[in-house]
Amino acid sequence: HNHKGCVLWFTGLSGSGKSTLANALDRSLFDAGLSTYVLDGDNIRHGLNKDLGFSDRDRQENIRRIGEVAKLFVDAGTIVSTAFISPFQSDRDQARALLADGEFVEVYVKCPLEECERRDVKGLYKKARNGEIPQFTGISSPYEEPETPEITVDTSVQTVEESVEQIIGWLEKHHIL
Ligand code: GGZ
Repeated sequence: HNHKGCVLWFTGLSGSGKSTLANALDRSLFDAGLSTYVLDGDNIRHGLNKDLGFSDRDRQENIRRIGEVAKLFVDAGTIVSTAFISPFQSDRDQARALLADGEFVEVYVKCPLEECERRDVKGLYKKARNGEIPQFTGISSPYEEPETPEITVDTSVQTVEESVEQIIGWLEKHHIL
């Protein structure tokens, strides 16, 4: 059957597991023969958006550009997974507004700050606490929890596989897959 493109917009704190989940989901959709792509810091913040930092204004512009790029992928019929903190509801809503109804799926990657900080995969929370990184999300810069996300996964209690299954189940139920 036909597959239309859509955006799976992962949002959550640093260390919540956005990239891990987006990549695991992408792998399983790709293995099923679908046209898929992941947008994350590696291919966006180091390229298109390398002029941007982490002020509120720069994060807003980061998300605005990512929304526009995601739309291009959807137009091309791709299932694109985006993995950015995207801390502001208004910016996520703006990205959603670029797409048709049903084409934007907000996935809240929920994980308590204390758990993200305990993981501290890259040592960034420690640096943020020491004042070495200003405006760090959750410490010295806000994160607005999604008001009405299509999907919420909690990575402090679910495995990667469980979260991926949950997302795929949702996509099937809503006839996206
Ligand atoms: C938050 C920061 C910061 C500050 C650098 N605040 O865990 P990571 O390393 O790999 O993910 C974080 C990433 C966040 O970039 P995003 O483009 O997703 O952010 S946003 O959507 O808010 O624009 C972290 C690293 O960049 N990082 N400085 N001050 N995260």
